[in-house]
Amino acid sequence: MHRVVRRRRSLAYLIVCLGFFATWCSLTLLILYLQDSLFPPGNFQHKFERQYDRPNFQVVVGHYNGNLPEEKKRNLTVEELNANGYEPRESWGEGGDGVQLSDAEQTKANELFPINQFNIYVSDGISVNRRLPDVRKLACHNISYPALLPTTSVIIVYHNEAFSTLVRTVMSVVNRSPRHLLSEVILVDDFSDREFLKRPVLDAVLKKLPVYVKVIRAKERVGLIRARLMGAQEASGDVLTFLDSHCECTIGWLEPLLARIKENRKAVVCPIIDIINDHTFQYQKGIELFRGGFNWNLQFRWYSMPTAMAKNHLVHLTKPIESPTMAGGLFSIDRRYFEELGEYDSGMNIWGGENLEISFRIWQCGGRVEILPCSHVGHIFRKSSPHDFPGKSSGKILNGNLLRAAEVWMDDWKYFFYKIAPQALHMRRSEDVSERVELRKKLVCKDFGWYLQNVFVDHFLPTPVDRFGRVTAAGVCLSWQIATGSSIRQPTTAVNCSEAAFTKTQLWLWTADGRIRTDEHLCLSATPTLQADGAWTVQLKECAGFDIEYWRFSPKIGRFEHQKSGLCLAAPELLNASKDELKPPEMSSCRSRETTQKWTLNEVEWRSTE
Ligand code: LR7
Ligand code: MN
Repeated sequence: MHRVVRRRRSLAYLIVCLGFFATWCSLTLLILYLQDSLFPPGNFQHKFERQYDRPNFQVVVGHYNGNLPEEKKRNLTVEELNANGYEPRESWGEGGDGVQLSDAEQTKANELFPINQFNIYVSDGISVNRRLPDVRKLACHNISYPALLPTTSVIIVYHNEAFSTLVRTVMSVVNRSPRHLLSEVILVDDFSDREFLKRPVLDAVLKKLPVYVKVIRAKERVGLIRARLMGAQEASGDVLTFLDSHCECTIGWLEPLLARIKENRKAVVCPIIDIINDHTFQYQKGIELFRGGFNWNLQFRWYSMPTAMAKNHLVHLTKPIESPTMAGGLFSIDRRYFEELGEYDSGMNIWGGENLEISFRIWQCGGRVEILPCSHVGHIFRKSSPHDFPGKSSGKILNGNLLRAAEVWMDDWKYFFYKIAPQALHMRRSEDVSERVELRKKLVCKDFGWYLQNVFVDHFLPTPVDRFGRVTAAGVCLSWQIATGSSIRQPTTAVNCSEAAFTKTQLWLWTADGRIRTDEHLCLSATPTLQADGAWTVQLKECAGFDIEYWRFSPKIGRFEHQKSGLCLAAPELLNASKDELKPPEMSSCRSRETTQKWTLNEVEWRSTE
């Protein structure tokens, strides 16, 4: 009798203990599972700041400033350019680790850096078969994909890519894609002149691979857009997957992309793009909660997703993230859908603009651009372009491409682009886009206003219901600038408004919902000072819909009253200020007849070519 009771009691103990253990396990797992998203990296100190802060993505893409200065190229001899220095060293870069060089090695590396604008010395010392960590979230591991997925052709175009980065890209595809899903890999050489990229060297290496790798070579420099068209022409897979020539695919990268296209053939899908450090080649997991957008100059940008979307994403961590634009280099698209949709604009040259053009086209003509959080591919982000832009300056080529995109897809907003980039306006006549306009008609696509309202919902372009122009008070012009030595943008006031009407650092959008917005997804906000002495400072922060971004404007008195603090936006005292003195605007108690608080909105016309 006693024994039975005792046994029951120990059984109960055991069950309670097991229960505790199970709860502990699941809590730990839950935290692990959510940690990437709940605690994005960032330097948060102040509690109030933390509440309103958003992770800041510093990687700049599509921001190349012209051709390389000659002195950067001068030292490179033909021998250096043609040398293939691939020579893997024991354990270099294994597991995605970065490589630290000795001083002597670093000197050598610095000399070779300009060849590709990344550390080719380090790349050449890392195996083309290096292992990478599985960076996916736990939730991605448990997804089972349909047995029958569409096949894909992987298309990689390149111009004078380094041997090691190019072959590592191919190997990462071959090693980490289920064989039966890979129809072929197609390399398109855009008229490279490096010896090691020619048939006898490159093709001989690729021939040994267990997957069919086809290399086609352009007979003249065609640029990345037409090179991709050449690749697409040769492809036989159900899906086209484009990659830049300096990528590394990680485990499980392909299945999510193909599965999503099987589910919706009009979904054009991108992996999360991780960062391969351009100096150390360390593989760094990219930050989520960003999606593709573009700034006033039509440069591709990553911006934080709207708050409601971010919240939703935290609940559905593996679901596709809608993105207004794609970065351009890494994506999968159904092959027939690519054809129906009009492929690429073959009038675009060398580099740039095609990413926005195809994004606008996809959304406006009934498709969608998505980022799939379970697919991770690394890409080497460079700070400047290694390419030469034959014939014209890089600016001219880029503007030619951008104006083609704007003319065809942006309706009235093309005039806004021309105001921001008057150089493009001058080139307008020399670009014939009639075929692409026909395509838009044929596909019966929606207009750009629809795209802004329904897709790029947190955009910061002027619209007919906002006021757009300069904001002035007490002889100063509300402006913003980039802090010296950092990428932080701060609000200032300039004593004189710029002569040119379209100086974007002096242009503001007073939106119907009560926000003072400007380029780069920035909102004029105010936060309490760190001393917490009741004072507030004006700041420029990425718009997120937080209460600190909202103002009440009374047009009669011209006052901007900050909703959260109840204080008013004020021009700083500029007694005896010199012409180009800059001081930040201030926050002070609202007073009637206070001239420093009396702001005027001088609207600027953005919908004309004048
Ligand atoms: O004349 C050329 N011919 C080429 O074949 C110029 C370039 N290329 C090749 C080049 O070798 C490379 O493989 O085209 C590819 C892209 O060129 P990059 O690597 O110089 O471009 P990027 O990575 O700086 O720029 C991004 O924007 C481009 C705009 O045209 C393209 O869309 C790139 O594919 C795109 N890259 C990405 O989206 C990678 C992720 C970046 C982010 C975020
Ligand atoms: Mn690239």
